Amino acid sequence: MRLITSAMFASKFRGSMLGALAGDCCGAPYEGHDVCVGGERIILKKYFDKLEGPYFKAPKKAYTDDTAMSMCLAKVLIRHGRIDDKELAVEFVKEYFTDPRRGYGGAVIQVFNKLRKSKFADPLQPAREQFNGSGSFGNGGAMRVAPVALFGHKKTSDEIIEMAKQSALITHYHKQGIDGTVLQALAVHAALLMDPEQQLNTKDFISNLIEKMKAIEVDEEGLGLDDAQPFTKQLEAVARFLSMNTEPSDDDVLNVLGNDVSALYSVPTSIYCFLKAQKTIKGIDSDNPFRRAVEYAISLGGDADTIASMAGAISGAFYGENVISTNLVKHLEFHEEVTLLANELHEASLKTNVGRKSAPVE
Ligand code: F2R
Ligand code: MG
Ligand code: MG
Repeated sequence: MRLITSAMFASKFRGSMLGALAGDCCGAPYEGHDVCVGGERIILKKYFDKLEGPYFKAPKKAYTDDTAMSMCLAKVLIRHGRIDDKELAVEFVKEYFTDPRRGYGGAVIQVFNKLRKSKFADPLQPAREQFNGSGSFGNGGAMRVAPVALFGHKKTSDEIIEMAKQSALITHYHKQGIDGTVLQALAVHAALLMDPEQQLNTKDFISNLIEKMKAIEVDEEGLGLDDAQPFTKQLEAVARFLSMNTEPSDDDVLNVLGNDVSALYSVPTSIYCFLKAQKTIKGIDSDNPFRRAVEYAISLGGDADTIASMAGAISGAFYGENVISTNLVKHLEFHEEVTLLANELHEASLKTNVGRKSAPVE
């Protein structure tokens, strides 16, 4: 069994964080669009061909709240070696009020305002008050969680689950908002520990996530939700789609997996994009699996920046930074800062894991 070296992990950290940035920046202009069909897919392909082609000087593609909040998490982990509720709340609020025009979720802004007004007295209270006490089920916790999974690369799944939950709770109190965050963290964590030179077994990857979510959703009954194990059910649909002999239609994918701002109808979709991109995809003409994942995610429309960002984070964690075109990276706003933070996060993660052995490649 091959061990993943520290240098490989460092490349995977950069791959995941730049992958998330690429999905966010490239997907943002498509957020809220309908699924791309026919000619629109060709336009999307030309968009990527141009960005990946010989470098040309152009305004950088702007990042959105997905990247802004993800970088807040990375900074807190680097500074404190753990998630500190108050520090994370302060970081989010500082970031939002410094640069509010990054396309934040409609309701999460209320959390930032209340946190500031209360001087962070109870950093979790404003999130608990969202939507008349039910909390937000948006994908905001999931879209920013990759640094938690990276930082915890030598930790167990149970430790990742706890850290991911804690990272979500500052803004997302609804069980689905939290579980979606946990699922995305587990997907990034699993991809990180795998050897990209070995063919990924997509069936095993999804089965492992299904088993983990089944255990997490076991207490769901009694919460008044329509379905007791909603994420498990969505992941089982991902497994079904992947096992089909012919690709499911976009309509089938959207009707079942979804493409909206809720965690339930976006996180399993992003995992599907990553796994589906292990093979060629009809209408996506690229031999690069990272580009296939991100381009396919954007082609589905809806919450395109976030689904592409989450798919990019998983794909980059699996392959490492070399899978992402360097020309594309140069077009992304903030790419130098993100690279620096990925390196610092990697160094910080080694300090908190002193004495633990390297993870075996699965
Ligand atoms: N906000 C956006 N995109 C909208 C337009 C952006 C535009 N391009 C621009 O530049 O202005 N994108 C970002 O929001 C998503 C993440 O949202 P987050 O952080 O989860 O926020 P929030 O507000 O908590 O939830 C989002 C919406 O979900 C609905 N919702 C959530 N919980 C609900 C509940 N319990 N009951 C009913 N509705 C609930 C609400 O509509 C919330 O506003 C990402 O896509 C990111 O890119
Ligand atoms: Mg966004
Ligand atoms: Mg979005």
